[in-house]
Amino acid sequence: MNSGYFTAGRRTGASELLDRLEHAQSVVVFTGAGISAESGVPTFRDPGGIWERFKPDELANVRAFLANPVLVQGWYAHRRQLMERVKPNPGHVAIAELEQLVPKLTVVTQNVDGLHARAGSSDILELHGNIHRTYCIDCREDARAGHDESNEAVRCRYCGGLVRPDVVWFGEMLDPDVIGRADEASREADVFLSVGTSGLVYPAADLPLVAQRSGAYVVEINIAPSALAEYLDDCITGPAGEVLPEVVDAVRRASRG
Ligand code: BJW
Repeated sequence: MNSGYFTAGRRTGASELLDRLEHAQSVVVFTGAGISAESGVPTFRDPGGIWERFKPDELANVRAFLANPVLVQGWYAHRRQLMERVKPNPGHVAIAELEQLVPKLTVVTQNVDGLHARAGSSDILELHGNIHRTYCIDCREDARAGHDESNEAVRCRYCGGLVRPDVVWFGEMLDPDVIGRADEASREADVFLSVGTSGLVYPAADLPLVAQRSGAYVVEINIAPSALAEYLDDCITGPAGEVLPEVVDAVRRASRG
């Protein structure tokens, strides 16, 4: 059923986006925690989000990890278990379907949950890593020893070093190859969709504006305007799991003539 988020209100915006998508050679879909909210993964900064209950200073940086590895490993083990239980939602699926309708589509995600791959997207750049991977801070091996119930930190089975999630914490560099490819895809994009992100965390938050300066048509899809909204070409206000299937249905109908 079509709930009309895409076509309601800014009708010129809807037909402009449709026209741009029909003629696009290269599309980037840039996602944040909001795309996975309808799967049941909590966002960070919304009411009830992760940072309301946990302080980033205490959990999402290397100092916190070294000071209390059991606490941080336990928090990530808990979130990993949640993310293993949830499923991609219609928003993730619509992005994977859009990949079949345009010549090139790159998903640039800030999320660590792996849901885009599970939905079937093939070209995915994970800017902030992936919670399902771990590595040893000393020998860099993927050396998870398993999570036991004792109150001991999880250590590398090869060298005994502390095992951490393969995610990017505050103050850490993003993988230069991944952010480099995201920057390149953003510069090449004809259409750039910024979906479910507050646009507050850098350098990821630069990408929509990099794309726009390079000529892309940049549209936000969010339940509420983000920090970036006023600078973008258009904003569609609604849940990603409903807006994206509407957009993709419209592109599919248009491509059939
Ligand atoms: C929906 C919805 C629905 C809800 N449908 N929408 C320049 C200026 C200022 C600061 C900096 C700067 N450059 C670097 C910094 C420092 C820092 C930073 O950006 N700080 C800001 C917070 C001020 N950045 C860094 O430290 C980065 N590293 C770096 O820059 O290295 C170079 C350097 C090193 C040393 C010194 C200086 C520079 C690394 C950032 C790493 C971010 N890591 C996290 C945790 C990942 C691991 C984990 O999951 O535990 O990544 S933090 C967290 O925020 C996570 C997210 O990927 C990221 C972005 O959040 P996101 O996705 O936008 O989520 P929310 O919750 O904020 O928003 C959800 C949105 O969805 C909302 O808008 C809702 O409305 C919407 N929504 N339901 C549609 N159904």
